[in-house]
Amino acid sequence: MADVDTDFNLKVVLVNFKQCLSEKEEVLMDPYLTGWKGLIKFLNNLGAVFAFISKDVLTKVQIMEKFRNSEQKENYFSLQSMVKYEISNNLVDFQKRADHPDSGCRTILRLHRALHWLQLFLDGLRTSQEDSKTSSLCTDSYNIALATYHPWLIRKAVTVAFCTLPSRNAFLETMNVGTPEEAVEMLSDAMPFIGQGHPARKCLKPDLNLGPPV
Ligand code: 1PZ
Repeated sequence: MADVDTDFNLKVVLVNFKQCLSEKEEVLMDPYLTGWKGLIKFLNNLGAVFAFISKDVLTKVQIMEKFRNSEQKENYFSLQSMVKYEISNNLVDFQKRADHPDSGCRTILRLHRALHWLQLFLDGLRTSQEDSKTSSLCTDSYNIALATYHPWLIRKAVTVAFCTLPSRNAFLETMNVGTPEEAVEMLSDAMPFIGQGHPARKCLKPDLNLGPPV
């Protein structure tokens, strides 16, 4: 029987994110959250050191699922409808966390920045030499996409976690899409799509000032 926590395949996750983009170029919330749940499974497979990261992602996915199960669920059908609804009803804290500490906009913005990290990291992995260090690839992408938004303590904890990652080839194998070479091929197929259809890119800019930087 498939184990929901360990049954992970990166290809399936990428398909979920691909399904996010509707014909009208909307980013649909449900497949977006399904994609994230797949990434949580992957994080859980990486060991206890990554638990604090997967816990944070899970909390954010649960915030969004709560909106999707509320009376306002139609307004959270897509990222675009969410932004429109929350902004026009003053449901977003722009300067500091106050009346709306867990708005959909601030929550998705953080997930969106993390996807930018993932995009850079996967591309780094794909194009790197066989003997490259996974931890360096992770750190380089992290410094570009996420570090600016994290306080010192988180930055240190993340760097420590990166050091426990397996070698490049072992890491490619954990994606469960075949040999390292096959994983690289799959990533090469997926990268143009990830770059073009990066979920949320069209309605949330990574540096949008929503709430405090952390
Ligand atoms: C392959 C190795 C995976 C490493 C993941 C690299 C990303 C590092 C992210 C570090 C998150 C640290 C824990 C908590 C951070 C939160 O403070 C912030 C801001 O949220 P707030 O406090 O304002 O509510 N959370 C985030 O920035 C979201 C981070 C999500 C990271 C998801 C990683 C995706 C993993 C994919 C695996 C292939």
